[in-house]
Amino acid sequence: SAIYHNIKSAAKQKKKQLAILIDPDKVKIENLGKFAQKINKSIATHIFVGGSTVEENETENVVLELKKHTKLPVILFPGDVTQITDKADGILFLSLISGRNPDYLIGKHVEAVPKLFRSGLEVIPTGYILIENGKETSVERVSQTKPIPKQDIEIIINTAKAGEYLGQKLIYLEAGSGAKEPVNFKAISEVKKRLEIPLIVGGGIRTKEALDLAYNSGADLVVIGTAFEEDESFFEEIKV
Ligand code: 1GP
Repeated sequence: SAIYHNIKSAAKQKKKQLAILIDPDKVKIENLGKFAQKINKSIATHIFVGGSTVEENETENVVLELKKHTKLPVILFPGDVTQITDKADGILFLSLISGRNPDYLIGKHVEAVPKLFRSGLEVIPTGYILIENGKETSVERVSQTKPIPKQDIEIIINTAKAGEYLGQKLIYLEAGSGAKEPVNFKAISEVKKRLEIPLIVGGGIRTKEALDLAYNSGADLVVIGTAFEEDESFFEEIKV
């Protein structure tokens, strides 16, 4: 339980945590060493690995390569059961609680158990909430669920709190990878006010301002993928 314990105690101390999301579908293994060096020198605290559509074994190759080059915790953020590998340190065991597709609420989780059992992976139950961002995202497409409309703050709050009452250890407010607009600061701050467990926010964050706004609104851990895929100089922009 080291990963979760550390996220929680950093959150309590109001330390800003940043996960770099690596989509195995979008990186070349041979570039990962250099990329990991940049991550090591940055403010990043975690590496997440996952995507909506990833070929079998690709995730494991990416994780193995990353583990050669970094000491940061490498955590699976899987789009599907096939992305589970015991070479990572942990897994966000995501239940898509904004949606009403039983496969993504519990079905795939049952399928995942044989892979997780005795894997040594730290399994971190995570209530995953998809919020409308101005365009369709791959989470929406793949999971065939509707995101919560961004103005429905009450529903977002109640969904997050229901997740906590159900025993989720983290709540993840997701605008979707490459989102047009990140999760609104109001949704972040209203959820944060009522939540006892740490709050993750991600999707569409591509400027230092957007990152700071997410932290200042109450995000304990922010996830960024696309901004680094598109331009690695973003590492410079987010120093300190
Ligand atoms: C997606 O929240 C993450 O699941 C990160 O999104 O790729 O837009 O940074 P971006």
